[in-house]
This record gives sequence, structure tokens and C-alpha cells, in this order.
Amino acid sequence: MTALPLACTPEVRAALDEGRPVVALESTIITHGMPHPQNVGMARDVEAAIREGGATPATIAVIDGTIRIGLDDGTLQSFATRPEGSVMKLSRADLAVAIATGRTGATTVAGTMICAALAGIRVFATGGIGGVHRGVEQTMDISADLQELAQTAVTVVSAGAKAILDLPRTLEVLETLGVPVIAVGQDALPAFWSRDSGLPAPLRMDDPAQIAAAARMRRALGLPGGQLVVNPIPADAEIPRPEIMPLVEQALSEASAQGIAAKDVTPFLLDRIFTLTEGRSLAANTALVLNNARLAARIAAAGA
Ligand code: PSU
Ligand code: MN
Repeated sequence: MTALPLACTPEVRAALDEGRPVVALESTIITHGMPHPQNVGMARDVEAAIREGGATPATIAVIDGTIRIGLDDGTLQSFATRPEGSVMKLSRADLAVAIATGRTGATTVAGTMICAALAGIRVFATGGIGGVHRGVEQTMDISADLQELAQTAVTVVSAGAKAILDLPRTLEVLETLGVPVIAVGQDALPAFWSRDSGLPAPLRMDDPAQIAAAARMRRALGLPGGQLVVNPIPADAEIPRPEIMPLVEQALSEASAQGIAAKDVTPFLLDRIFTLTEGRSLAANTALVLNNARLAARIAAAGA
């Protein structure tokens, strides 16, 4: 049997061994989702928010062929400053190849869920998940994040799916796959930079302890897969839909004019929207990740 190259930091190892709450964090948002140096600042602030919430943060990445659960300061800094293109974007399809060949890569939501579950971590905070892309009729572009939620038992705390996606179809696919989509504090599905997508969320739970109880009940029922928690961005940081949508449309038409495809779509759109909003999308993205980290710490502390 092939040994599993997985290494936890001493801090994460101790928390897991003692049964204390741990919250996983992804690394694609650091390398492919935000510019430097804001990405490093965000990663550190999010870890601090999880500690304040009484849980241990575990940022996950693959470094030189080893799954790293928890990144110390120096490792995070060097990881976040690697030249563009030298860090792979690792989803379910890429993980084994990257590890077997000693590569370095950032884990997406799907990749992070797989690694978190292997380490025994049940709660994960991120910004936005991937989903069904607009124009799916032509491109067939559906993020592997959706399939992962259907099969890997991790509660993922997000601010919904980005408005660059086809949100009604994303919800339909999640329903087909049997993934609970749980809004917190409101009935509407949030849309990442905006609090309200204009669509109702399928489920709502306002109490982190109830969300943890639902995760335990899934296991008791023998249901595979996780839960998707959709937590609206704080009101003071949101970019309302009427403001962001024209910029999203512009970024989407640029992407199609330039023939951007596959893994490059999401990073391209995020970068264009950052420029088009003059940085406001980045401030919003940072605020919503912090907000999700705080909620994830409470769900983990409640024993998800
Ligand atoms: N949300 C963000 N920034 C990101 C991503 C999501 O705010 O960088 C990343 C996540 O890692 C997610 C990935 O899993 O984008 C989705 O990529 P794709 O659409 O290629 O599956
Ligand atoms: Mn895709």
C-alpha cells in the first residue's frame, strides 16, 4: 500500500489528537484568487479570526509532493510569493498526480475537502465555491467542487457562489447531488459580493450548534457528502448586485473574447473584477472570508 504523504503542523496535530475544534482553509484563494501582498495578509487574518473563535486553523496546500495540514508563517509567506504559474491549482483530478510527482500546488475547495477529510477535519471556511458556469450549454464548465460536496463529509462555510456563475443551475445541481445548501441569518441565497442573489436558499439555520448537529445526523444516517453553508457578506462590505453585475458581464465577455477556458476561467474573472471595481472586490472578498472563518470556528466548536 502506498504511504500517504500527509504532514500536520504540531499545533494542528495536537488539536486533532485532543479532539479540539479545527477549521480547514484552502490555498487556491491565496495563489489564484487574490494579488500579493493582500493574499498573505488575508491568510493571516483569517487564521487569527479562527483562533479568536476558539478553534485551530489549518491552511492546506501540497508542497513538494506532501499534503501540508497547517502552514507556518515562513511556509505561507514563501508559498504565497512563488512566481505565477509555478503553483498548480489542485482539484480532485490533479491531486494524486501532483503528489506522486513531487509538485507544489494550491488546493481548491474540492482539493481542500479531500485533504481535510483525510486529516480528520470536518469544517472548512472559504470565500465562494465553484459552480455551474454561465454558458454551460457550450462549455460544460461545472466546478468539481459540486461533486466533492456530494461525496466528502466536510461542512463548507462560504458566502455562496460568485455572481460570475449561473446561480439557479448551481442550486439545481446541488439539489440533484443531495447537498444541503443552508443559509444563515436570512432566507435568500447570498451571492458572494452581494448579500442577496434574488433566489431563495433551500434551507436555513441560524444557530451554529444546529449546523453541527445536522452534520452529525448526516453521519448517523450513513449519508456521504458534506453540507454547504452560505453566509452573507457583512452589510458594510457588500457590493450590491446592481453595481457588481455590469462589471461581471464585462469580465465574462472579455473571458469569452480571449478564449479563456477550464481552470483559468475563475482566476481570470476574479482578477478582472478586481481591476474593474478598483480593488473594492478584494476588500469585499477579504471581509466575507473573515466572516466565514468566525462562523466556521463556532460550528467546529459545536462539534460538527
Ligand atoms: N472563491 C474565491 N476565490 C477563489 C476561489 C473561490 O473567492 O480563488 C477558488 C476556490 O478554490 C474554488 C475554485 O474551489 O476557485 C473554483 O475553481 P473552478 O471554477 O475552476 O472549479
Ligand atoms: Mn471549471
